[in-house]
Amino acid sequence: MEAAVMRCSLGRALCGTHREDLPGCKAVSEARVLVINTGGTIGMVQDDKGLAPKANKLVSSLKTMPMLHDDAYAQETKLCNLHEFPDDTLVLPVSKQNKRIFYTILELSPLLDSSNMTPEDWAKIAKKLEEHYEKYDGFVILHGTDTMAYTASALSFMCENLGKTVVLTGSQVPIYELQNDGRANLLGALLFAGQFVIPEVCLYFYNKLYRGNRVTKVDAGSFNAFSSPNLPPLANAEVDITINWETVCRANTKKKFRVHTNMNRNVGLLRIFPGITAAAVKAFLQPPIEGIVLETYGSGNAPNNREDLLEELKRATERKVVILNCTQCLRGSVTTVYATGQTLADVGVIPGYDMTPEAALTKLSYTLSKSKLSWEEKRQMLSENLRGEMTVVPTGAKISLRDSKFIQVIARSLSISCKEELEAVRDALIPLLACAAAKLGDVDALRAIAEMGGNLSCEDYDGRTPLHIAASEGHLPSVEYLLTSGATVYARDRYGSSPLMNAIKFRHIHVINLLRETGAHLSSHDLENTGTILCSLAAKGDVDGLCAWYLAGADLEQTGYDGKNALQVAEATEHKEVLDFLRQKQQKKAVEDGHS
Ligand code: ASN
Repeated sequence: MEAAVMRCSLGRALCGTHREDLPGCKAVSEARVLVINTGGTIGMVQDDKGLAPKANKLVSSLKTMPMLHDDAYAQETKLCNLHEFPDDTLVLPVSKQNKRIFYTILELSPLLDSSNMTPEDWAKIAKKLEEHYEKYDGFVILHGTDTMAYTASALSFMCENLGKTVVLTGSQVPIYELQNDGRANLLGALLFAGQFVIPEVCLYFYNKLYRGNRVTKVDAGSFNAFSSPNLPPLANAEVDITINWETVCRANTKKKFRVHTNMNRNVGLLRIFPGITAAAVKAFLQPPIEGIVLETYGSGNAPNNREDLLEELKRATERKVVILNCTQCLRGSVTTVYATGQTLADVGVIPGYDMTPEAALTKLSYTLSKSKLSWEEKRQMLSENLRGEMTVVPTGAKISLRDSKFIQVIARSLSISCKEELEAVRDALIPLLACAAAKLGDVDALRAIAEMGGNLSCEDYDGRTPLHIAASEGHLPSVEYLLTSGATVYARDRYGSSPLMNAIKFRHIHVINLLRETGAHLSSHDLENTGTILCSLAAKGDVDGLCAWYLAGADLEQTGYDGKNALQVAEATEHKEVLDFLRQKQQKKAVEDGHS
């Protein structure tokens, strides 16, 4: 991402002086950022009607701000004639990370208050990104805050296979005023766009870098204007810049970047409210509307005692109008916990999970404009997470340790960090995860845990190991995997049971054989009451139980508390199958004893 040229902090090394000749001069790398100025408060001035954008003013003003332009360096490099930058190029002082960021400002015309933005303006921005994509390392878009969340969401979908950092920012107070948030926001956005490859459409505001399609404007009067209620920030820029790399989304594709600008405008947002009339809903859903975001209550609920309303929604989905369900709550997700939520699913409404209304609307607009897709494919696309805009939770399912995908995801994500606290958390979670994976018989999950350095002989709160659990469940491949991964057959849980005893209890013959091959055996403690247990199994006609004990190494002739053995009990109770089994084993033993 960086230009290959290395220069010293004043560029003098390349103006005739060799870098090596300058003691203490650190290698500085360069990056180029394109700033697309669309308008917004950041560049507004007061006129007789109020604050409004002012063209051709930003660059000259920025040139007077030392934190945003290193004029001495610019003069020097100009003198040396080293850089052939476009007009309106400025340069930041060298960053803490030793980066020199050059940024060129491209002003769109007319500059807009973002309340005046339309999908045509989104397309204009997207086309500029495409046009300049290869010439710059990263991109900053200056934008009004009022509809910034819509533009950020729209661009996140319009930018397909994005591989570079795109950061939207703006301010609540014009950058020309003494106390303003524009300078810090622009500087932060430039530092992210110029120094890190975060291949997403992001939004930077008040020291935080957010995923663009997760934000919403929550405060009209504070510098802290945005919130990302369902996803923590991608990065924080405070004393240090910390990036949550595990949260960053990447386009998993070999395809090249391109923009899709032809958004469908026949979409809308409909917020339900108590007493909303069916007539209003019907009017809203009339052609040419092709899709709406239905903003519902709580976890996706709408009245289920309003046949008239449900009928209108059903008629619309039958006419192939797409309806996407989002919650009116700032935080949380659409689920089908309530009957009132299930009713909407029944009339063909698609769950939008935890998407913001801005993300849902622009996703709808993007998806519906994919003319090659069928209606079903569009519905499918809307249900999928395309750009990290939503957290998909399978309908009706709660995340649990019974979900093998969840276990694998947790195991992998825990392996990422090397921080001590996370290691402690990891160590605490491994027994739970490994036992849960063993319960499911999920060898891939066990492997994921082993790959992150997890000990597969770990014990849960009852001293039970994954091998105990896999043996109880009869999951032969898991038992096999655990044995070859160092799990011990001699572990005893708090009740004194070994994996072999568990396999006997649940009559998993193949597991018993495998454990025996690996050296598992019954201890004198296990054998203490075996005579009585065998008699009891014989009395119940339980051949499988007897067979399990036999294969585990028990002596079938052992007597119970009253001095009788299993065969004598079987003769008294006349269980034919048991008798056959015991007699056959008795004969076999006699033959073996005869040979020895
Ligand atoms: N009305 C302005 C805009 O959205 C608000 C701002 O940028 N703070 O363009």
